[in-house]
Amino acid sequence: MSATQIERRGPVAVISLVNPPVNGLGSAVRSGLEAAFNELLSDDAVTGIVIAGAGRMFSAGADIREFGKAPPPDVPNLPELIDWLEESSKPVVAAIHGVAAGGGLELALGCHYRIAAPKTRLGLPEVTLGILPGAGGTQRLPRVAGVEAALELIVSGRLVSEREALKLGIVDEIAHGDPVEAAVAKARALADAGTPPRRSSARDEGLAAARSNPGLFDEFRKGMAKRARGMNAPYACVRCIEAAVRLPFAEGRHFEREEFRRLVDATEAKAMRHAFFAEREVAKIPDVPDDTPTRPVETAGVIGCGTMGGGIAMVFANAGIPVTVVENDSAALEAGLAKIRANYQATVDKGRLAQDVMDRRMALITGATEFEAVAGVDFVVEAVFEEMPIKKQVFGILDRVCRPDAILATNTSTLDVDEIAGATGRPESVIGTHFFSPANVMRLLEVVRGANSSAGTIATTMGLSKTLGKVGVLVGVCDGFVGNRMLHQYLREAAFLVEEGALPQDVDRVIYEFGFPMGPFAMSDLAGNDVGWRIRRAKMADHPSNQRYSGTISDRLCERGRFGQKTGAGWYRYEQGRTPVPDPEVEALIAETSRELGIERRTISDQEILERCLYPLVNEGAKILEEGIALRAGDVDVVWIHGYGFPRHRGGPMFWADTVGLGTIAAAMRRFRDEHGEWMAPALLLEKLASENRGFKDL
Ligand code: 3H9
Repeated sequence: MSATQIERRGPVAVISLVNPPVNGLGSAVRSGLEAAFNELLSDDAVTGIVIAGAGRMFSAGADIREFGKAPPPDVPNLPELIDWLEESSKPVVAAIHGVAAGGGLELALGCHYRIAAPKTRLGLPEVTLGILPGAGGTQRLPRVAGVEAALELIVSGRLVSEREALKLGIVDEIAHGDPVEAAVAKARALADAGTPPRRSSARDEGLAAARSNPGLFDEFRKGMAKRARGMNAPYACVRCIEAAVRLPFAEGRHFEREEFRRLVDATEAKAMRHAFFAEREVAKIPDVPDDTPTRPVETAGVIGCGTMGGGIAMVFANAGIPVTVVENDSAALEAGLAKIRANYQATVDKGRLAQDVMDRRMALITGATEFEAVAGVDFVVEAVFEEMPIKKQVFGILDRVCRPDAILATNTSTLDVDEIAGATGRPESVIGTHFFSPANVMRLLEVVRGANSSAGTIATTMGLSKTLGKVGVLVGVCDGFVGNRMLHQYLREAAFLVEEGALPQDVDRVIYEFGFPMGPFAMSDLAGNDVGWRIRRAKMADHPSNQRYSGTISDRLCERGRFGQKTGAGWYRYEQGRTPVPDPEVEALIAETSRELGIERRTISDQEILERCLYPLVNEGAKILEEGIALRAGDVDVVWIHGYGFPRHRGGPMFWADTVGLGTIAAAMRRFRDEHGEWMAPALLLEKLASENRGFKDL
């Protein structure tokens, strides 16, 4: 089947893009558009043209899979095609439904008139792929929607609803019936009236306000500096919009093209494309085929309404799924429900949630103090204390009470899912769901596959994660699963660096500049240092005596009540809200501890800080892959991007490791092992790939 189709409706021709699933504007579509324009622009019987998308949407833009590959000869590029279309003297109308993103919206902006169906999302998300709208988007959008709106939309990559697009002037009309029919009628009316084409490229009036405000761009750059640190694409987007204001359209388009070319093959864009595809590949489980029957999840239960349980209940309610929360007694239940209400209210107060939406969500949450209340639900998440005997007891009860086909999930970050499943007579229906705190905010969900979890249980839980707006990553059972197991390496080395000579603010600065939202010490203060303290004390007996202990300073902070932000002091002081302030008292404590440990403090370079924190993390990732705990290197990357703030523009730890070179990392790990101890020994897989000059991407 051709990638474009032409249908004549009287004197108007409708060109449909036909390239499922998202009508990517790959070379076949572009050849099809070229043939269609050739045919229709020279046909006198055609007085107007409509462009529409077949299937689910208008178009998600350029075919990202073709990036980095030379296009077949004689296939026109998208910017040229759009310019050609816009030049048409016959009216061209876009009939948009579903999504018009990236090149898809750029194509629509090349049309003379745009009609959108309800529930359409439109935008230029190229920046999230490390590139910029390279088919005229940075030149046409500011002319159509104004410079300030274009800056915000292009630099954030945000998609807007058709209603917002109408307000911004990006679409001209919302169709209440079939958008193609409305577009055909519009094309016909424009042709009949002899209205001259309204070309976005000529609408310079949209630039007037910016021309009289020369400081606008510097101001905008200042505002985005924190979010865009270490990245090139957001700044290139701003430069292009600036060029739209400064230069005539044709020159601005040329400028945009050059900037696009510089970005598209750079590491930043490769890393972000990798992240995009890895996020989608996580849903593919080799031994759980796509057609595995799943269980519809129409009702849910959550056991425990503490911080995690309450957050998880909100996740279900946010997705429109009625959820019953069970607590031990009515006081605990009331407190839990009040916390949920307060959380929603805070979002309403900030203007980020409408009151009626909050009310609808609260109405979906029912409280109970008896397990029988979840007897009929489809999916239960247990979120009680992280202690094996309690979890096993809860699962014994759930097994007795819940309907036989219900799925029972445990929200655990460390415990053995198989042991918990063993407390039931239905281990095939038991699975782990490791939500990240705050559960209603963090997008990552580690789905922990037990030895007996059935394909149906896995498929249902993975599908549910998407319904809940989460990125579900399937992992195997081990201590800490993927994320926390790797985190342990990172936090340990950060602590050793401080014992050896660095200060918390040095380590945090290096990690922040690398692109994480915060460094390990600011993160520990946010999460609460007492959490790790409790775990360390519980595990003290298991700590190998030949292995250096990393908790000394943290323990001492906790002994002084410095639990972090919540007590106003931790690795830092917190005088005003959440801003960490280096504390001389902590520095003195650190110096004293180093002395007691017999460590002579030395100057530690930023490079060493980065390598010591991140190489062991990558090394653990390699072990995780070796053991089959994660299915793919990309899955590990997704866990770290969505659960721990690993900078997306670096592609995740495993992708980043490939860009550093596994030979370099393996050599550094050998050096670390010799200098520090066996726990730093390179993983077999790392050594193997390094010796073969391969990367994690080649697995
Ligand atoms: C661009 O346009 C550059 C131009 O400015 C300049 C050119 C010169 N290409 O996300 P889903 C695949 S750059 C190829 O699960 P949803 C995706 O991998 C582009 N493939 O669906 C998946 O494949 P699989 C700017 C693509 O309904 C399948 O389609 N555009 C593309 O949850 C379904 O995807 C963007 O950045 C693509 N462009 O969400 C938009 N898009 O089934 C990127 C998707 O094998 N796309 N696929 O795993 C999206 O944001 C979402 O796909 C969308 C639909 C919101 C459209």
